[in-house]
Amino acid sequence: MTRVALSGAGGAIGRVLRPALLARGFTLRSAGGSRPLEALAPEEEVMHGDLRDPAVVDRLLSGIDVLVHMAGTSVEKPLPEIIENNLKALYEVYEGARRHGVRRVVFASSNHAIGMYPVEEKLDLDCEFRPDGFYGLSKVWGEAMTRMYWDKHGIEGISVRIGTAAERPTEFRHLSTWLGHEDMIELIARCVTAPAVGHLTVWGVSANTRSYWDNAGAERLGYVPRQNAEDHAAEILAKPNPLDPVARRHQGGGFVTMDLTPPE
Ligand code: 15L
Repeated sequence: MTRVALSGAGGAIGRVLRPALLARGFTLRSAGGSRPLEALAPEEEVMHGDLRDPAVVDRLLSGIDVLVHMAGTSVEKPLPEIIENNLKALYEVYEGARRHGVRRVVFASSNHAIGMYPVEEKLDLDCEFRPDGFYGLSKVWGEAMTRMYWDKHGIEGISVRIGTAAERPTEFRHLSTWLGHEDMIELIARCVTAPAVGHLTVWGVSANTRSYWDNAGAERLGYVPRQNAEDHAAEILAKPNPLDPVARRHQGGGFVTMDLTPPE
């Protein structure tokens, strides 16, 4: 049985994954950040702590085969916070993965690593990075880490470039970026169980008619999305688009117009 650790277990995605992965028969060690978690089943072990601390990482990864790393700052923030939570913590996690012989890391990357592309462009998996802020930049760092630790240390790495993970799409941009919960659970489960993937990047997106992203090249994962934001199009198109004109033109949406550089 594959022993799976889930970081960021108390976050928006972690909260959906925990019961779903347990229901699929995985044994989980779930880690929250500052707040304790309560185990949902006998097959779940829970813990919490700051992943910048190697001792916390040791507790998370001892005896683990696959880490699903969902922890970190998940929105645009000033650079110092991003450096601590997304760069430094990921480094500690990867060094812990080396210490404990973790076989694979599934890394929660984001569409904000490519958010500056115009919405008219359909992107392949090997497109150039075009981050739309410090958060997007941290995902470039994370994707490069999955590459480096595979090439140099043989830890398998899957970067999941997540679009908009949500129960249902609620605005115009989501018609392209939505990752429905059922698809997300299926995708992450595949990331855990797929045999010998080596290094791989995959778009975390549903089968949206208007998707910005093409998953050709990630077939070996066996992920076949079944949800399509277009099923909600009538409802969405009846409402105003909340994005301003610049945000509307870019795949990263509202992140594109945020500027958290401190004033001089
Ligand atoms: C993300 O990466 C964020 O974590 C989430 O809050 C959303 O903004 C999502 O991307 C998105 O682009 O919709």
